Amino acid sequence: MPIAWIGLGSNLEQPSQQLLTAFQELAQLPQTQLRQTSRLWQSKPMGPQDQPDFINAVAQLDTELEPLQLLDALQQLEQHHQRVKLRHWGERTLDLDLLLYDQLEYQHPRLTLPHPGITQRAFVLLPLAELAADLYIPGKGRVSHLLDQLTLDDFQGVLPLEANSLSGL
Ligand code: ROI
Repeated sequence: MPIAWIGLGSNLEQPSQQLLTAFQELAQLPQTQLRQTSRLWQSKPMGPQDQPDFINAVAQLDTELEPLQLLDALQQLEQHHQRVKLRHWGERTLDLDLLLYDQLEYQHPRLTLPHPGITQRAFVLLPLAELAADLYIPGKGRVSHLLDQLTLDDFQGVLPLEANSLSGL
């Protein structure tokens, strides 16, 4: 069965809860099984800095849905969360990005695979590496290799959520 990788992000209306609910909803998609979920990661916003920090995570699905069917399903889930998107690169209740679908390279007006943002985003690569550091991103390289290419700056403010609660002790 094809394997799909989903990036989740939220920075509005109880972001952690948004992601935990989204995991359950992903598990209930037709012709689909939820295989693995990463931890929740807190990250500084990419884009305007006058918005709350994000919570990010990655999920692995086995799915018989085709890429565009899966995209439709993800967009429906975003709507369920009454997705608010206030401005370009701004705050939002839930983003579900189709990062990768098997080893498919695909160009369509609605969908580019692999997701073009994967390579420079620590808030995608770190949760992805937790699940599959050896995963090969077509045309780009292994997740572990892509992480090696990032600078220290790229990692700043990206932390697993559990570690954060310790910092307050
Ligand atoms: N920044 C972070 N840290 N995490 C995201 O998921 C995210 N998503 C976005 C923008 C607004 C670009 N910035 C983000 O869509």
